[in-house]
This record gives sequence, structure tokens and C-alpha cells, in this order.
Amino acid sequence: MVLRYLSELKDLLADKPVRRLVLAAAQDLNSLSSVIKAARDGFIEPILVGDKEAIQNIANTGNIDISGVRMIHEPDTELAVGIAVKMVRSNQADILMKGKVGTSSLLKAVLNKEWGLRTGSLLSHIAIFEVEAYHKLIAVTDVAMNIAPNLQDKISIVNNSVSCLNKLGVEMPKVAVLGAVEMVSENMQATLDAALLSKMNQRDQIKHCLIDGPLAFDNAISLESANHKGIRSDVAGDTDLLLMPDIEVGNVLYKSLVFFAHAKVAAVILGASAPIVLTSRSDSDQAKYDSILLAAAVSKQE
Ligand code: COD
Repeated sequence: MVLRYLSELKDLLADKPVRRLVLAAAQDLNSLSSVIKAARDGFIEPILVGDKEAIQNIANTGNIDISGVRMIHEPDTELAVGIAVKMVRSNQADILMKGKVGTSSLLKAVLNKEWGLRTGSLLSHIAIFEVEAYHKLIAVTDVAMNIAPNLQDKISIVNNSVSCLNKLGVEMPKVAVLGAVEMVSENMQATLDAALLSKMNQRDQIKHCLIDGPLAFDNAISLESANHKGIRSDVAGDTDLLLMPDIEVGNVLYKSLVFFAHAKVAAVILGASAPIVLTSRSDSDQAKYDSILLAAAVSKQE
């Protein structure tokens, strides 16, 4: 199956059980409104952890009806995050979402060795874009968590992302490993890693996907560009997943797609014992809502 629009996430959830989402430090207007909308639409069951009075005040300000929603009062942000993480760990919730707390504070709690959500695999971020100029949804990784992944990290990032795309019905995702050029250059580490990843995929060391690289961005997303350069590739022009060389390139692409191409986006952190919704203040309410649906679609189903 190939998805073209993020709104199709709703169809994937149609016959799935409602997932329990815990919002850590829930006194945040945008997160709260997206969570409550997803709950009213029947996709999740919310649990709000945070300062009860502040949550109620924010709900009143935003005209958000939180009557009947389960709340756990904890005014201290760090403790509230700890409670939310532990609820996921003890299987009282299926999805963790960031509220009014810094990204690194939340991630540090998730990575806590005693009570965090580590599984032994690398945690990584995936962003799935709906771009008018492309014929299907396209995923980008890692634009927000792993700063300068090495080859081993990139293998884990690909595995996390492929498993996520498989859950969305993309059976054999086409993975383009990006570089500035499509030739392997000993001076550019990204091209060396790309060549190794492609060969490892060919030898079945990385499974359930088709990897090619290095590919420059234009070759990855346009068959015409690839043909123009004489590149023979089963991935070029039909990429499902773009693997970034590092966080800066990824973050710039993410923001270029959103601000210049008016792309829609949904994003989650993968590799923990449950998906984590980690949107930032600059993300639209729609992006937060779609990210919640994405998390629900990829969360474990008993
Ligand atoms: N997956 C699994 N374990 C990890 C990961 C990961 N991606 N990153 C670190 N760990 C483990 C390490 O093995 C170690 O045991 C422990 O966590 C601490 O590792 P450090 O000291 O390298 O990491 P921290 O605690 O300093 O920071 C981890 C962050 C995820 C917070 C850090 O990598 C980070 O700041 N990433 C960028 C987040 C960000 O600012 N994004 C901006 C765009 S939204």
C-alpha cells in the first residue's frame, strides 16, 4: 500500500483499538487542544499529567472541553514527566507526548536507565511529509534526535524507520541515503556510509527495504533528474524514506519543506518501548494532531 495523504492515517486506525496517550506537563495550549481533538474524534484516550489548575485555566482560555478527561495532578514539571514516562513503562499508557517541557528534559527522562523507555535499540526521529510536488508520502530521518549518526547508528535509524513504514502498509520501503553527490567520495563520509548501507542491504544485512545511495536530493525524488545524470537505481524518483547525513541537514530540509513547500508533517520518536510525540512550538495544530494519529498507528497493538 502507498499513502498519499496524511489524512489516510485515520483509515489505518479505523479498526484498531483506541490507544491511551499520556501528555507530560499537559499545561500547554497547543498540545492540549490537539490531544483533546484526537480524543473527541475517537482515536485516543487521553491522560493529562501536570498542574491541574493550570491545565484547567488553559482549557478555559482555549475553549477546550476537558470534562471527563483523566488528570493526574503534579505541579513540578520534572516529576510530571517522570510520572508520564513511568505510566508508559508500566503499560498504563501506549503513547507518550511532550507538553510544556523542553525536548531534552523529556528525552533524558525517556533514556533514564532505571525507569525510562529504553529497549536496547537506538531511539530515532521520523517525520512523514505530505508534499504537493511528490506522488506519495515521504519520510525523513533523523531530523531531531541523533546529532551526527555513525554507520551503526544509521543502520538502527533505517531499521526503526522501515519498521514504522511497514506498520503503515509500505511493505518494501525504498530508502535513499542522501549525500551532496551521487558518486562515492573518500572525502565525504556521508557517501561512504551510503555505499556501505546499500551493499549491506544487497547482502541482506539490512532487511525489509531497498536501499540506494549515495543519492543527491534531486536524484532521490526525481527520476528525470536521475536519468539526466545516467544513474541506474530502483529507488531514484520513488523514494519512501530519505536518510539524512546529520541533524543539521535534516532540520533544514524539514523546515524548508514546511515553510517553502507548505508541506504537512507528522512526526514521532521510534525505538523506545512506545512511540513518543515530540512536536515543537513552531509546529501547527494540524501537525500535532497528525503526529498523534501517526503514533497511534505505529503503537503496539495487543
Ligand atoms: N537512543 C538510545 N540511547 C541514547 C540515545 C539514542 N538516540 N542518545 C543517547 N542515548 C543514551 C546514551 O547511550 C547514554 O547512555 C545516555 O543516553 C546519555 O547519552 P548522552 O550523554 O550522549 O546524551 P544526552 O543525555 O546528553 O542527550 C541525549 C539527547 C537525545 C538529549 C541528545 O542527543 C540531544 O540533545 N539530541 C538533539 C535533541 C534536539 O535538541 N533536537 C532539536 C530539534 S527538535
